[in-house]
Amino acid sequence: MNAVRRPLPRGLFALLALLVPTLAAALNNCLEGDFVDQRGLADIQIANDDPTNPFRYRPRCVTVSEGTRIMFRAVPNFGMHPLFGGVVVAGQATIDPESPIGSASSGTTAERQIFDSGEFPYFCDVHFGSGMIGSIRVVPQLFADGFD
Ligand SMILES: [Cu+2]
Repeated sequence: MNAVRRPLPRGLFALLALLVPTLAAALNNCLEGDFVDQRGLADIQIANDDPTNPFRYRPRCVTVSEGTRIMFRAVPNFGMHPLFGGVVVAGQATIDPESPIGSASSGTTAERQIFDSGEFPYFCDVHFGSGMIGSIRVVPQLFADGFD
């Protein structure tokens, strides 16, 4: 007879089942409390304009309403900081060809409008390893203004 193998404790699976969706939900290091609430605005801007850290998008994680015009602004330009829609997981960047953010590799501004709710991560293809990553959460326009 072979030695009896000890099964993994059940509790471990339960813990993993809890953790996996939680980790998967935090796209590009945007945790729940990181999202800047910019719902209800017609226009917003995301720029790497922090003089103390040129690899930081501001706001890095943002919540907007469907249809908001999102102006990405690259300093000095997208040639230096090529923008792509997609995720960075464990230091590996993956472009999402379906992302409405698409890509920008020249010029200084790129305007996008996202009409469907969801979360849309993005990154700089040169500096994602230095934390040049972020995510946009798009929510329905309902009640964006009126109730408060
Ligand atoms: Cu960059």
